[in-house]
Amino acid sequence: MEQPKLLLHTYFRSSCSARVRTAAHYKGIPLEYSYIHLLSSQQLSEEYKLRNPSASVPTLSFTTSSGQSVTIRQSIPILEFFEEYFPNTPQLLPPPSQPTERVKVRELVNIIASDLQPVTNLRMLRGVKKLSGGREEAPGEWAKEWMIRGLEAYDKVAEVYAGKYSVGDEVSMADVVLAPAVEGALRYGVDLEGMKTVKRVYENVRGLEAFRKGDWRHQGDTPAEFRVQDEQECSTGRL
Ligand SMILES: N[C@@H](CCC(=O)N[C@@H](CS)C(=O)NCC(=O)O)C(=O)O
Repeated sequence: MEQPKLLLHTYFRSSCSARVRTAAHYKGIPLEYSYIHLLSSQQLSEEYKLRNPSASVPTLSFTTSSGQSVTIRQSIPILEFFEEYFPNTPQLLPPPSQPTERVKVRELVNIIASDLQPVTNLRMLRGVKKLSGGREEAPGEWAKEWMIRGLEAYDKVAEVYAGKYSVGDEVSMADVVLAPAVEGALRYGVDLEGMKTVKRVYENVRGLEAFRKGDWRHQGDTPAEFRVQDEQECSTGRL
């Protein structure tokens, strides 16, 4: 099968985009990138909303060899599509023959993707600021609280499932979704000390090449100051 040219609309600090970037690197699937600057509200442009009416990233677009245009506007369906469309790449879901392992991965994925991320999203934080009467600290306080709740839930569930990684000793979709959520939480000052499993799994994945290449510090649209600052933080073990 001829590999279509895959175009990912992405933002360096978007955890949902990082899931897709990391999975693509892990599987060796080349992506081309189009950058959507969320803080400048480029996701809200009429042109972008034609592509993705949810006004969010990531969006994956490509044309199949038979000429069909395909657009996928949700990160988890993109990850599942990678599993199915590129079956000969390293798989991030246990096989259907292991339904109880497979559902563990999906359960953890959903703690982050359905419970944590939507309530800490940029649009939500903008709404929190408005509702608080414009109090500058309100969005950060909100984000931190919900990130802690989500990661603590993940920690409790993964405590039973995890080995080296979130489910056993194989890297899975759960790890791909967890790592950018942890990095977002660290930026908000969340302390991982009480979350032993999350911390251990994150420490185990963060050095893997695909996770490094997919993270917010190594993107074409990562501003230089974050890149430099974070390389220093990395070397001093702060991230
Ligand atoms: N359920 C969607 C969520 C996408 C999403 O919320 N993306 C964030 C970045 S991680 C975004 O684009 N936010 C823009 C905004 O809130 O205005 C997915 O998994 O793709």
